[in-house]
Amino acid sequence: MSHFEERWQLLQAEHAALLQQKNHPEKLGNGIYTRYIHPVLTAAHAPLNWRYDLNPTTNPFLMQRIGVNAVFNAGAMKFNGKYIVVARVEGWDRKSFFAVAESENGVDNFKFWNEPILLPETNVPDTNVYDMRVVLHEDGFIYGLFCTERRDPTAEDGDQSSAVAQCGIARTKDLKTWERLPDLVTKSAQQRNVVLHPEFVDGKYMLYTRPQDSFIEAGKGGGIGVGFCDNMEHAVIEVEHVIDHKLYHTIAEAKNGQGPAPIKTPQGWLHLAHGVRNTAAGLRYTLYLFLSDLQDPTKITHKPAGYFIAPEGAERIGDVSNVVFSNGWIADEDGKVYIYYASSDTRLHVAVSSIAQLVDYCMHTPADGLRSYTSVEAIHALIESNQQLS
Ligand code: M1P
Repeated sequence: MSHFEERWQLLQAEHAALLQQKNHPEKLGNGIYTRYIHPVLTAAHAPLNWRYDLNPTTNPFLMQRIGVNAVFNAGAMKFNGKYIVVARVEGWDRKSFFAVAESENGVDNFKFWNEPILLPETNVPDTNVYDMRVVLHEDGFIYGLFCTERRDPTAEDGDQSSAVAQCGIARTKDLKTWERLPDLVTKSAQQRNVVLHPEFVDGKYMLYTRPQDSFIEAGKGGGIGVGFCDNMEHAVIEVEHVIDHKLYHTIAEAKNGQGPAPIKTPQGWLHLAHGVRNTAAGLRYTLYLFLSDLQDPTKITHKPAGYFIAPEGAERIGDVSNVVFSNGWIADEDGKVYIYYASSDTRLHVAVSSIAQLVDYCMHTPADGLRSYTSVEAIHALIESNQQLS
């Protein structure tokens, strides 16, 4: 057997074993959700024919010609009975793009569709696109809202890192053919983590925003904002109003952002978001949950203290360490919720819970009293009510 042939056999066997690997839930967990042991998608899941020239004449060493660096931050939805993620795939060249992967059960055997999405550009081409939130809106379209990043046109010649982030918008009916719409217009210098609410509110499209002063720092901006627009073909938000502020000495003191579109429950809209705080080791990203009012989703009704998911064990290490980030979850008809979260901008995981558990968590976890004293008071109250049981 030639070197090429031998290597090809081995590559195929290794890739097939990875895609067929069964996933297992952790043993005990925290009762709020159950993490699964293996990541559901990694760079190694990318199809071999995206990366290798398979012609022995032009690639006698069977080298990778195009490299995938990471697969992470994925939008998610149920589509044609399958669990679908629209993952952020990042190449060795640092460019991100979107690719759809599907699974029969939501926890393992995710397989990419044949080709990544060739997303149409606007008149001002995107340099980089990432973090798509997919949502089936009641207008009948599946919208993908994502971050489009371009070099800051005002940057000095020597400054090759200043960027402008804005919200790109595309829509589809089949997740294959995407219509690119003009980018969202707001008054904010930078926008990331923009998410479309799945229903009309007072006849308008409602969007969650994250006004920000500069590319990395929220500055005077920040917080999860909301804004309304009349249509998505030329989406313009005149007024943004922050409903969930960044707050001193919390998990979201530096910045925060809406995760996926919220899930409708009888007790209110269930939201998943990320909060960022600064540490001596750099930014730390964790996830948190809150509930907003069913009739008025701009009103937060319950918000537990602290984080819901924080990076654990191997999740803590990757290209951007100490990060968990989520822009996709799926609520199944039976009430199960699949939370797709990425760790350290490197790989994608799943944790499984239910609407009942997540709503219970939101409604009965003490809120943040914002002081050590109030945190201890909450523990005292719990001890006291437990003592009354004996
Ligand atoms: O590197 C961590 C995350 O940083 C950004 O999130 P935010 O907009 O809150 O700063 C995004 O680039 C995100 O993709 C990334 O995971």
